[in-house]
Amino acid sequence: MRDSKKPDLFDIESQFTEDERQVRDAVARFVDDRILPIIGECFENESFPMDLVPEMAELGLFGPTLTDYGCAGLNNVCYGLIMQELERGDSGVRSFASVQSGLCMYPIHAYGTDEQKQRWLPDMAKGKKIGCFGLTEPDGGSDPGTMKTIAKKDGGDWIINGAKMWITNGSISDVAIVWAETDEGVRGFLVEKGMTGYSTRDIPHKFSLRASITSELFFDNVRLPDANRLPGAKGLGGPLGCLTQARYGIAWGAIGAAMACYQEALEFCHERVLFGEPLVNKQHIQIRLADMLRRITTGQLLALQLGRLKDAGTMHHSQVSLAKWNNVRVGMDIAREARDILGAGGISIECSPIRHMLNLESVITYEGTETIHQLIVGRELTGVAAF
Ligand code: TGC
Ligand code: FAD
Repeated sequence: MRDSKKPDLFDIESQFTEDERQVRDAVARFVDDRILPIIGECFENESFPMDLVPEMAELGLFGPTLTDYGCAGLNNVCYGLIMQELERGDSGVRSFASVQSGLCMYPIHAYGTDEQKQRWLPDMAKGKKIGCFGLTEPDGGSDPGTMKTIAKKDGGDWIINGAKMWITNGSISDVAIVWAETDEGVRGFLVEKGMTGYSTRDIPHKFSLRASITSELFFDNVRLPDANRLPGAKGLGGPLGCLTQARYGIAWGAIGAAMACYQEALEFCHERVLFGEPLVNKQHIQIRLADMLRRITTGQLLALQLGRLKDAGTMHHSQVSLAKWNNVRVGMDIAREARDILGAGGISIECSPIRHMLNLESVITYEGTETIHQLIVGRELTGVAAF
């Protein structure tokens, strides 16, 4: 018999392979046992649960689709299910894993030298080294082509000056993938913790993604050897190629947040008795729950088809934009709806929808705002860039 509490009216379960289900269920257990009991407190205290990083590494959550260097070489649907389950826990936890995997390990794997790969990837897969991705600058993140951070050639070295803002994991990172303008166009550099002239400062007082560290990065004449440049990344396509990986994961992750909110609202409606009967008996409540499930189901199917296209090697980045736009919007709307259904209790950190709702305010902004993704799809349809 179908479990009515599981948001799977279309038997999407049957579309996953046994391996995909096993990966998802292992991460689900980790989230239920280790994340959910502590995440409200982390959110309240503005702290990321660093002590769980070794367990995340043990589960293979860092760089899971990469091959060699201690990575599992899983398919992209497995990766999506990992992101879905992590974000069912909290967007901050998913952020940690997606920055480490899609924005740091991926560019080293795709654009780096053998030495760079050997030096960083095995330790990053084990969670012993943490990475961050510095693209956004204080003067505007949507248009990275106008970045002001500059790298100048000085003999065999590079000198970097500038600043990056809103950088996930910035201050706790051993290595920052930093994108800078050079005389030859945009290039990527590995800036290491402790390098002279490199400093970070955390951004406090966030009302969103509180269980995640967000920092500014400063570069004051940071001198790097050419060995710290990613040779395979040339032009803006370098960082944008990384964003495709992380945006793909977010398309799945936001559905995880939506599922958590839907499930909490459904349980509440079974238990809450008003006007002499449980809330589930009310037509208006059923319509709201049905509408949540409609949106979750379409988001799941979109993410799954995107994953199958990515695994087939035919996915286009405009498809990722459509899925990120749709699924984060679905997550936000459902979180808000669930928060309202929970009544006054729904404003408490004891309930997850308000935490997801606040987190998704970051998720809809980072990795390309909703408007940017709408315009990417618009460009694909019309051939006209209207940014
Ligand atoms: P445009 O002319 O479109 O592209 C320049 C070159 O890049 C190629 N390209 C892509 N390649 C791979 N994947 C993509 N998604 C790509 N999009 C474009 C393109 O083919 C071109 O290549 P080439 O060889 O012809 O030079 O560039 P544009 O300057 O017109 O910009 C277009 C626009 C607005 C879409 C782009 O700038 C953009 O996506 N802006 C949004 C920036 C953004 O998303 N920033 C995110 C920062 S990282 C972050 O938020 C991490 S959050 C982490 C967490 O905690 O989870
Ligand atoms: P802006 O680019 O200034 O945009 C402001 C508004 O203008 C938005 O509503 C936008 O949609 C709108 N807009 C933009 N262009 C147009 C247009 N052409 N037409 C109409 N409207 C438009 N960045 C990183 O590099 N690395 C990270 O690890 C990282 N982590 C982050 C973590 C958090 C918690 C947050 C909140 C952000 C993070 N970011 C990171 C930054 C994020 O990518 C940027 O915030 C995002 O790209 C938007 O840039 P912005 O905030 O400067 O807004």
